Amino acid sequence: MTPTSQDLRVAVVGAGMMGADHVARITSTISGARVVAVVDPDTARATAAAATAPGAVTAADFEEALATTEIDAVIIATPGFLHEAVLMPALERGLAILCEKPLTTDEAASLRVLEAEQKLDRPHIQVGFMRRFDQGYQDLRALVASGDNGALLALHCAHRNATTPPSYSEEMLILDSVIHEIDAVPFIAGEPIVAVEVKKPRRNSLAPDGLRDPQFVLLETASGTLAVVEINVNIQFGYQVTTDAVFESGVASIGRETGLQLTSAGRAGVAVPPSFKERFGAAYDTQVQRWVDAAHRGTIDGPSAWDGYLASVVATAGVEAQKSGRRVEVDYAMAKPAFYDLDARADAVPSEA
Ligand code: ISE
Repeated sequence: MTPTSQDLRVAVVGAGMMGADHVARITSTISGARVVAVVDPDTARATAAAATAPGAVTAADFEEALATTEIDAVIIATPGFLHEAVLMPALERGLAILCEKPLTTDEAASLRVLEAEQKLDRPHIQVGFMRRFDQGYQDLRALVASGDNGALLALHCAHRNATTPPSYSEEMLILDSVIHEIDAVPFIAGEPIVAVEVKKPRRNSLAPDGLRDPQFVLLETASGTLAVVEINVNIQFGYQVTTDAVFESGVASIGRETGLQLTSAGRAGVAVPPSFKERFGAAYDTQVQRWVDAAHRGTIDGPSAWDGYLASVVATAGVEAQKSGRRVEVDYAMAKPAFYDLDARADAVPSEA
């Protein structure tokens, strides 16, 4: 989009797959924002991503970018365990923040972030649970809320990635991948997760050595809805995220492949997206545009750090369940502070997000 002097000046921290994608998105699709800095210790990666954003500088770390460049907002797209180190200085400066999931990789760190944010006048952090901006997820949530098919009894969730990078560990099945369902299940069901259990079927020999993949993660909600999540991250064929919802008087499905159906040479088929960038491309675009628009109004418009904290409590229980093989109850240490009661604030987050 054509840059203007009113644009939100955004630093993107982390120039891996997601960070680079956000740099290109802001530059070519989003209005009201431009990328002014790309931060990554890997200079080649930072330079390659910055090349797609005219005028953007590169920096090896966030402090350097803050010292050299005028910044209004930050997108944090580093690995999750590095988020806190960027969130804290960004909060201190009162920047608008879009933090990729997970907020942090453990509950204690998420609590520290909540504490720091509550020193400000209002929530500044939006968490990148982009599935909330996907039309299918919104439709399913509305169907559950309508009660038209009776109570929601169960969810079958499939979360399949083609392959994983060498840095991907067993804990990341929960902390980096199932974290999406950990947020999406309460979003759809309208109630919190209260217990987690993990079952490990036969290992896929195509997974990297030592990675116990796939796994089944069972998420129980407060009223007893059971979500069975197949996390399966070396399925080879492409990227697939589906949800089948079982109601008292009906079933509903979202996420099936759509688009051109080609019948040829004795086969019929439809393309499978290679990665989450394509599968959730529209959701990412909506998420980032709404975050930018909200930042101009001095607010957020999507999941808050509170949602990020809730997910990190469940994920911490999930990692324990993964290690112990036991069902682990989720113990939320605190009730929602009024600070995060966004619907009650003048700077309200629309409830569909
Ligand atoms: C990745 O970080 C994502 O967020 C993707 O949506 C997820 O499918 C993948 O498993 C994660 O590693």
